[in-house]
Amino acid sequence: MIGNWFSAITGRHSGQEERLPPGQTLTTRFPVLHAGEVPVVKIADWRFRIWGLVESPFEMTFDEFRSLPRAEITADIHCVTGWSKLATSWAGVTGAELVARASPTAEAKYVMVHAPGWSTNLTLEDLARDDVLFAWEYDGKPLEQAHGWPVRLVVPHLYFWKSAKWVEGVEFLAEDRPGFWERAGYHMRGDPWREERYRGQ
Ligand SMILES: Nc1nc2c(c(=O)[nH]1)N[C@H]1C(S)=C(S)[C@@H](COP(=O)(O)O)O[C@H]1N2
Ligand SMILES: [Mo]
Repeated sequence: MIGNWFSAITGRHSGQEERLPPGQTLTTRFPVLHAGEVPVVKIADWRFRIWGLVESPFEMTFDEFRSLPRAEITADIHCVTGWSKLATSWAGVTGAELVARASPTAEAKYVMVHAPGWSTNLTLEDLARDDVLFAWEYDGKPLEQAHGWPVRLVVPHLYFWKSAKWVEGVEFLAEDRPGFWERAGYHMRGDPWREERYRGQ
């Protein structure tokens, strides 16, 4: 209703344009994008690991991971290739909760998120948020393998390449280091509202 009222006075439609960062186009599909093959994950062998500059390094099985406090988010996602998808819903454990459990040391300012043959870097601040999720459900169902099962990161406020699929662990660091796409020239942070697509911008 607010959308109708808004479009009546502005001539725009349901506020969607306001939710679309510059240079992005809406999609209702859910494209699958990644480098390399979908990894084959044996859930009995899968572990989630926290290491680096933390007081409490740990590793967890999938059952242990799923027993962490469950949170849900609904968020718009923006891929650097140009598609955006509105109101995607996810369930998992928040970045804030996970960082609190890891208890980073005073020197820790960045993280590297690790997946098989792939990684991406984030500031600790961008990870430790209540709207960032290590998700095991999408749209009320277990994640599909191609979308990152068993656990993927969802960082809605940055371009979707930061949302690592098949996450195996998080390494806490004092200095920022480029991950897989960042080494290939993508931006170190990737804010879609500032169009931080490539490095050296
Ligand atoms: N492990 C891993 N995670 C990844 C990638 C990847 O290549 N490997 N690609 C990223 C990119 S570029 C995007 S746009 C999203 C795509 O997620 P989707 O396939 O669920 O749409 O995953 C991100 N996470
Ligand atoms: Mo992407």
